[in-house]
Amino acid sequence: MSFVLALSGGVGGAKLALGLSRVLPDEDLRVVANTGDDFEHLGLTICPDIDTLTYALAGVDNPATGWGRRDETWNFMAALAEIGGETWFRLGDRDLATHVERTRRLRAGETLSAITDDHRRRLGIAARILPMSDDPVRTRVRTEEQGWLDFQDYFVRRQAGPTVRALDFAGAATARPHPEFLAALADPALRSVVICPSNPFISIGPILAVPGVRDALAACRAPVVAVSPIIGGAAVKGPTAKMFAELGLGAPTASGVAAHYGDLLDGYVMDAVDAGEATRIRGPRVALAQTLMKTLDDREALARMVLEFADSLRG
Ligand code: FO1
Repeated sequence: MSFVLALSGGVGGAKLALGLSRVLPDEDLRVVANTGDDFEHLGLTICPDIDTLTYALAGVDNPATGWGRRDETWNFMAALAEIGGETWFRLGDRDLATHVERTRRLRAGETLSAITDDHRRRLGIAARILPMSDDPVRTRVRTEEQGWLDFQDYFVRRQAGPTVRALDFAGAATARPHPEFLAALADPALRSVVICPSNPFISIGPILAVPGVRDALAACRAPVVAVSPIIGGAAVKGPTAKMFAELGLGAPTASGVAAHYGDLLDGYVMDAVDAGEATRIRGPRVALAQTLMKTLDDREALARMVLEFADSLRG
């Protein structure tokens, strides 16, 4: 039975992952999650992109923020504040259960992927959610103002304010891609690979930095299609656009993201507002769509379009 492999970070990518999960029959979708945002906080191992994907696919995500759970309560945070604990990284009471139970199972010697798979099954999710590696990879950013910062310190505590001059994916060099990730890329049943509209630098970048991944993608017989996270020169969410300029990559454009992925892509989907950039894109076939996903219908429509476009590139 054929299946689709999606690569995703957090909020933006999770929207398309949800769309894909709803238009594909059960079990036909596997999502590889970025783990570069993971960090140890309050004695807990926190995996934001895995959790954002899991909550989105389970329909329990917080629609306002995109991260954490809906119908959340904040008693833990309030009590933590009373005793001087760190509350800059908001952990809701329901969300806290995920971090406590994951940390317990990791300390008991289970792998991140085994825990992730058990959690998604228990939440009724048919799609497999796979960490890019079971080895730790931690994104760090070198900033003009504060030097090297851990990712969540930069992204949440300092609200992505500092000027980013370089990125480092600590641990990537010795991390092993999850065996099921590599196996999927070589599996004849693989229909297509979808690189979701996540930040190419800090969400998809860590996945591509795991040794063997780029080569496996390049050798993959299935079409590899990316969806632009930039629409009309702006990021839908997060610091993608800001990082373009700060990393010396020029103006944030949909064609700039395609160039960043280089020759990995067979296809590239960008928003109709960026149609004028199509001539600047070398290599991948380009298709236009409505890539801004506000509703569930938007998510499903984009997912259908991406899959049909990828199928048209086979052979
Ligand atoms: N992002 C914020 O901007 N503020 C937060 O307090 C925050 C808490 C949080 C808790 C759990 C979780 O899974 C994600 C959380 N995020 C928060 C988002 C997170 O920093 C980002 O989703 C990713 O790391 C980047 O995609």
